[in-house]
Parts: sequence; structure tokens; C-alpha cells
Amino acid sequence: MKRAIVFAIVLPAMWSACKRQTPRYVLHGQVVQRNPATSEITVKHDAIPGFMPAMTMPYKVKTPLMAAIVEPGDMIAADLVPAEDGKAGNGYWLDNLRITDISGRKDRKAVPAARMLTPGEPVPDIELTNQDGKTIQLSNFKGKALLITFIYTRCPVPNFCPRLSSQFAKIQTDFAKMPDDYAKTHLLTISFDPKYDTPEVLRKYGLAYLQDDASGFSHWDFASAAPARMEKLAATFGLSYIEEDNQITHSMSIVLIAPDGTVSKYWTNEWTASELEEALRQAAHKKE
Ligand SMILES: [Cu+2]
Repeated sequence: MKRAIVFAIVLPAMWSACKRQTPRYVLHGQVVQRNPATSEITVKHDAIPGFMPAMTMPYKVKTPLMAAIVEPGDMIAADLVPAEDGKAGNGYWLDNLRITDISGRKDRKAVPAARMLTPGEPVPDIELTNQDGKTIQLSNFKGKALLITFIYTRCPVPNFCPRLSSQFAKIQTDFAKMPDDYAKTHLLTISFDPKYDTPEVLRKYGLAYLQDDASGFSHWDFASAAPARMEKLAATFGLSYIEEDNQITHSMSIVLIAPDGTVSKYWTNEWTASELEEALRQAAHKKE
């Protein structure tokens, strides 16, 4: 059952990659209601200039996981895409759904208010513990272009965490060949499963992607935050996850932080290692 849910996430992500040519409108709004059983959410959304006035309407969500993760009160952004097969309720899908603010949730008072940072905004000085058990802070990487992503080491879905780590490993290898780029960049993989992913576990996991060369940790950290702070940290960077039955269902988020410590760019499902490398290199060498 759990497997079925997890794999259901992967397919829509691949389909959406094949349909990039379709025109997309970005919808911003607040979730009024959700129905995970039908992958539908009702959104009170803003006007989409030249396309649709502001209204409250139900939409099918392309990634069923997200229909289960969002909660009434959440502010969201999503791509509105026409459903060619006519299967979606009103002719449109919501794809690439991101939760941008969870502070409006009714029944989650315990969660500290967190809002997804937008490009240009400074990143707070988040404190993490790395694979050596050492405390690191995001401010440690000021002056470098920093590429961050989120994983959990036990992830069984090839297209999610293992893909993120193997593609980061490719970036690591490629940058190691160019000392100037290597010196001006840093990679950071953050686990959202701090209870299981201790520094020891992260070190072992990291070494597997560094071909057992521990010197690579000087350019690529594997870290986690205290469990109590993890949910807020994830929301800050647009990552959603739910823990159930010893497995974590999650979205993907890759964030590029500019050398001046501001958010530069996000990627969710659609990206390639070479695209990330190019953006990282450009950010590292950009004159301020
Ligand atoms: Cu994963």
C-alpha cells in the first residue's frame, strides 16, 4: 500500500517532464478543502491575468501526494495545465504544487509559522550538524554559491533521493576538476529524517557518493537539524514531507543560495545535473 503511494508520485513527475511545451499559468491561492481520495483540492485563488478571474474552485492535483500533504489554510502556488485527456474535473490540472506558507493552518498550532523564502530574500542563519558531528551554519558558506537539497538516506524511490544524491555526486566530480569553481561553490545535502540520519549514518551515506574519498566533505556536507526545527526549516525552502509507517513521503526541493546569502533559484521536479552546474557556476562568478 505504502509502496503504491510512493510510486504514484514518480510517474506524474516523469509525465510532466515530457509536456514542457504546454503553456502554463501560475496559480496562487489558499487551500479551502482537500480530498486525498480523489487527489482534489479546492483553492480560493487570485486572478490569473488574461486568463481567469479570482475564484474558488476544485482542482485535480497531478501529484497525488500533494493532495494529501496540503492542509486547509495553506497558501500555495501551482502551474495550471490543461488536461488533454479530459479526465481532470474542470479541464485543468494543478502541477508542480508548492506550499508557500503554512502559518494559516487551523489544526497545526504546534508548528511554528514558516513561509517559503522567495528569490532575492536573505536566508536565515540556520544551524545544522554535519556528518562529522560538527555544527555548521549557513553563514559559513557566505562568499560561495551554495546548492542545497533535501533527502532521507532510507528513501526507496530511485527517482527521488537516490537521484538527487547521484546527480549531486556528478556535480561534485565535475567541479573537482576545476579548482576555481570548486573553491567558489559548496554542496549541502540536508536530511529531513534527523532521528534516523545521525552524523554516523550521514557520513557513511556521503562516503558512498564520494567514492570513499572523505576529502570531498570539504566541498559537500551532509547534515541535519534538530528534529524540532526540521519542519520549519523544510517549509522555509518549500519542501513538504510526511512521516508514516517508518517511511517518508516527500516532495523535492533544490535551492541555490547566492554568495551574498540570498535565495537565487529553486528547482522541484524538472532539472538536470548540467542545468544545476551551470546555475551554480554562474552564481559563483557573478560580479556583485
Ligand atoms: Cu526520497
